[in-house]
Amino acid sequence: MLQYHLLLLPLLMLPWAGWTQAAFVTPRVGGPRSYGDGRKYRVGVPFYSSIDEVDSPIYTTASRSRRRGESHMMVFDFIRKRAEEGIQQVQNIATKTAEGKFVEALGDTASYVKKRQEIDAENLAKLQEGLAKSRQRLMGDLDVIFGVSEDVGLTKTLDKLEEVLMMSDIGAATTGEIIDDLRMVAKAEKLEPDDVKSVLRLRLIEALTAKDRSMQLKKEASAGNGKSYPRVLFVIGANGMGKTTTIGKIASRLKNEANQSVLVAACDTFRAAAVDQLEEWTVRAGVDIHRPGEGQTKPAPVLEEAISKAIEGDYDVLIVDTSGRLSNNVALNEELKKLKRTIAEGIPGGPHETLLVLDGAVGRNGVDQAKVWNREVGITGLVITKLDGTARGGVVVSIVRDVGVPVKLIGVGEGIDDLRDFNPEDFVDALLGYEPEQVLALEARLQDMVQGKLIKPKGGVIVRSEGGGSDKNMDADDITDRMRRKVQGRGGQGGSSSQRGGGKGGKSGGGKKKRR
Ligand SMILES: Nc1nc2c(ncn2[C@@H]2O[C@H](COP(=O)(O)OP(=O)(O)OP(=O)(O)O)[C@@H](O)[C@H]2O)c(=O)[nH]1
Ligand SMILES: [Mg+2]
Repeated sequence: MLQYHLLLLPLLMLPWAGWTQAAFVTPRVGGPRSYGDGRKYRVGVPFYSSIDEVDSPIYTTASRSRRRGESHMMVFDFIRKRAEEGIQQVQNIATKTAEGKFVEALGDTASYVKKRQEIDAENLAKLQEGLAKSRQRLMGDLDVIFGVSEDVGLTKTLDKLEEVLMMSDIGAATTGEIIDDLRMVAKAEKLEPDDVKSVLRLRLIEALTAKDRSMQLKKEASAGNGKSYPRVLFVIGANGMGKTTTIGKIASRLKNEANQSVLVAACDTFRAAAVDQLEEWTVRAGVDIHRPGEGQTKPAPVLEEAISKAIEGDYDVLIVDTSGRLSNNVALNEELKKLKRTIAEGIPGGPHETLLVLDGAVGRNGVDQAKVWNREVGITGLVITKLDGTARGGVVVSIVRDVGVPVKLIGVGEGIDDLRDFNPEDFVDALLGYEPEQVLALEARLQDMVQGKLIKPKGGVIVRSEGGGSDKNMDADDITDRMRRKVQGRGGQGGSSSQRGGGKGGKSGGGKKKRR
């Protein structure tokens, strides 16, 4: 009997494999679909989980992870806590099974899985809530078009669609692609609202998925002297974009989700209240701060001291806050370059991430700012803040596409927990207001278009007949069943907020902000 239970262990480990996988980048394969000819196929959009995959894309059904109730890919590359939780669960099962309490172990596992699913569902709900204004604007306009399209004909419908997409800030390149696709689709058959929705979804996810979004923050010994140095996160951006707030949120996640020791360098020596504001956040996050000394008004010496302290104190991560500035201020950009050099001189390979923080409400101006900073200072990722209050969420698509830098994190509120890993499919579905059942139907529709060679997902399409992989025993009914359970699971998310832990940050930082 015991041996029989132990045989089941690998099966029970699958859910955690999903979570820990997040940290170790695993190829993702979409669920199969049945067709009239009796065969099953897999098809979908490219989902690059790491830069290594970009040359050999794995295609997946876009909403696969959500349908299976798996956690979404995490941006941080070493979410140790989740991995540890998984290991603890496995140990718990092994111990209880050996004690003959197999059923109890199963119960523990089920409640753990449920808790993680609730947290994921809550994250998704928050994103959907945050993007409500953007969604109402875009989808409201699309519905109006379809309400009158019968009367005006295809050309006018496409013209109007183009106008709406341009107005939604997703940018000319993506809009052009979508309209071209729809022209192809409409040539063969009538343009249905679901055609538009499927194509829109595909192209938006593609535009947002093309770059690696992981953050390489794992502390490693330097090749040269074997000594280990902290990883450095350098945070820049214009005034009031949300840099300091984002640093507080990141510090909290690194500390609480990944067990990292964090030192924050208060290098905004320009604004009087900036250091105190940052300190409030470090207290909330439970991490350390290095403050400028009395009379220190230049950021570089403060940074040098912080670097020494971070090395001596053996911190895992050093996060550098900087003062807000306009992207066209040459002198202040020189200051940023100097800070970056200071980091590079003090810490091998640093800064490991240079994050530009942009307020989602700035719309297309954000693209121009990001381009300048990418050229002048060099950025590795974007954080888009305040997506909870803007109708311009679509701008994220044009920023990624035009600047060529991935969005890694998004801010969806002022609280310490309101920083999310950026997940393209969640973002697009929240932006377009698609529910899981609808996504399934739209993916099937898209598949038909791909099969009919009306649409070509970027990088080519892999359509494999069923022959292996973890889904080989799943058919359309299984998928529907999973969906139903997933949707039902969402209904019960109300009480889960306490499980997120951590209090709300609230508004912080006093002092009137000066624009430089
Ligand atoms: N609603 C919402 N507000 C946010 C978000 N991120 C930041 N804020 C708010 O934006 C305001 C400015 O945030 P800060 O973190 O001070 O911005 P900053 O870039 O550090 O500003 P400077 O230091 O002056 O350049 C604060 O009131 C924050 O609470 C977000 O994701 N959502
Ligand atoms: Mg600040």
